[in-house]
Amino acid sequence: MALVETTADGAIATIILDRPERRNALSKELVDAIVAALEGFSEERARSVVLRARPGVKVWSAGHDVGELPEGGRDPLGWDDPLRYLVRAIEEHPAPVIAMIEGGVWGGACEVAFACDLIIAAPTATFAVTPARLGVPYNVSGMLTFLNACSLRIVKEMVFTAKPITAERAERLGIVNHTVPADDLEQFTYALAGEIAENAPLSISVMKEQLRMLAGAHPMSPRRFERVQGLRRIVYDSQDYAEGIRAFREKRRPKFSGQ
Ligand code: YXS
Repeated sequence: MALVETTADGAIATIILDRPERRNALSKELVDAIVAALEGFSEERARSVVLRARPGVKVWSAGHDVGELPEGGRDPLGWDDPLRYLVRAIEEHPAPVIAMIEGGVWGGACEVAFACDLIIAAPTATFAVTPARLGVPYNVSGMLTFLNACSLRIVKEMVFTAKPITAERAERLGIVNHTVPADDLEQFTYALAGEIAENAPLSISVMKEQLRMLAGAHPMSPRRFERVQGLRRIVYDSQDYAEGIRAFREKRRPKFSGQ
């Protein structure tokens, strides 16, 4: 069964996440399908792309597919991890990618949504950044995605508590561009996508790339980078990381020891 449905209406493209049995958890297969769709729309010179789930979903995406996370001994979010190249594919796509969101957004799916250029949310949308719930050491560029979406204090609250925040609060914080009633979500989102599609695509794609480079312009010395990698290894080699993954698989609350 296809994991995404794609449609194009003139210069506006749509990618619909369609893995309901796993709440659109971002498996490698699903990520490959999204990235392939983005590449196709880039060749077709789409001028805006809407990334969405099926209408009325309770969960937009449950985040990284936990079943594909290693149980330790290997960086779970390395350069080649599917989640990482999905975020890069969105950031490097020449046209604006608009996340149209109903329902819960969990874990790495928050980074996917935040990596999109705009977020239009229904009141049912919530955002929960959950590495601490599983004992996962989120990666540096992922942390920067969050820092580019909201203030340091809000990122700390989201990553330390792993609790969902509402669409209304996310809009107040500037994470969400617009929160609109669910009945108006499609019409509002595609009207915005249409306005973008009527503007000059070269100008927009160059401004998007400039903003990506500026937003990522945080020099880190090799010494600091290696220190971060060493710190993250402590986490993904920890008993707590293995416990977090096991507890998820056994559908029970994890018991973290700090080891
Ligand atoms: O029991 P079955 O076999 O039907 O499968 C269940 C769930 O196990 C499965 N599922 C997932 N499978 C892999 N990876 C996932 N992230 C995932 N989430 C769910 O889908 C089937 C239906 O799930 P169920 O029964 O729980 O659905 P629900 O509607 O009652 O609840 C929906 C959620 C999203 C509230 C619930 O599934 C949930 O809390 N999922 C985990 C959300 C989460 O913690 N995501 C973070 C994943 S790790 C990640 O993104 C990063 C690495 S990090 O941790 O660093 O952020």
